[in-house]
Amino acid sequence: TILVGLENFWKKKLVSKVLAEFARQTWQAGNLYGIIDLGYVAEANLEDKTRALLQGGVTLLQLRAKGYAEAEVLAFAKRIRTLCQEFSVGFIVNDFISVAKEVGADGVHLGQDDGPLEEARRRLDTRCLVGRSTHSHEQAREALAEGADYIGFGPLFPTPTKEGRPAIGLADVAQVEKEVGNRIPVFCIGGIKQGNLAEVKLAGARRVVVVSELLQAADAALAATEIQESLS
Ligand code: TZP
Ligand code: MG
Repeated sequence: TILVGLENFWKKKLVSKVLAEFARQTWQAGNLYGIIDLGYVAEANLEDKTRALLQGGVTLLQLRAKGYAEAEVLAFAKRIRTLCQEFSVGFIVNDFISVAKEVGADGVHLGQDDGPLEEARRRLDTRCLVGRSTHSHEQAREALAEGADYIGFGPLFPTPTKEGRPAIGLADVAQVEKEVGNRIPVFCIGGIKQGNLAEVKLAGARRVVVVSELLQAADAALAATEIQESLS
């Protein structure tokens, strides 16, 4: 019986590993990354907005709560985590590796000044995604070399969501998609709306992050579905 127990143990471990890898590939293949940004979402509406984005068909969902203390971000993360699981959508925590670890998130997102990706890799489960924000072609290349699972690339257009960060325009999108995007997903970000999506796609983008347009829409689920469909 000890041997049978041991065999079952390894079988279960193998099955969960295969499932985790499958989930990871599904999330990486997705094309619309939504962000629950506390700059736009009132704390009381956290669950409702999250559900709307999930119902609308976002393929990854990030919690971004700038200016909040770690304990507060942890509390928000706990409220969102299970909803994402219900929809089998990858849940990513912005900035806080410790929060991602504690809630069992599917990954963490780090900016240029948030330290080496290797640290996140070391502290989180192997199934976790580690994403990086990039603002130039060079940073995109570096993030790939550093082992990012995906990158954000932008802001393409000026955006109030990330004030003070200059827009980089559309000129480098095609090249970054080719050089980096054929290896890991590149999510274009920054000022992307239904109104400029055609232009963004024409520039070569395959995947996008949309924040304010979704969170300020009268019907966030519908807006997400429309963007998702026009990307597919
Ligand atoms: N990083 C680069 S631009 C940006 C972030 C987090 C904000 C994008 O938000 P929006 O509202 O979709 O322009
Ligand atoms: Mg950051």
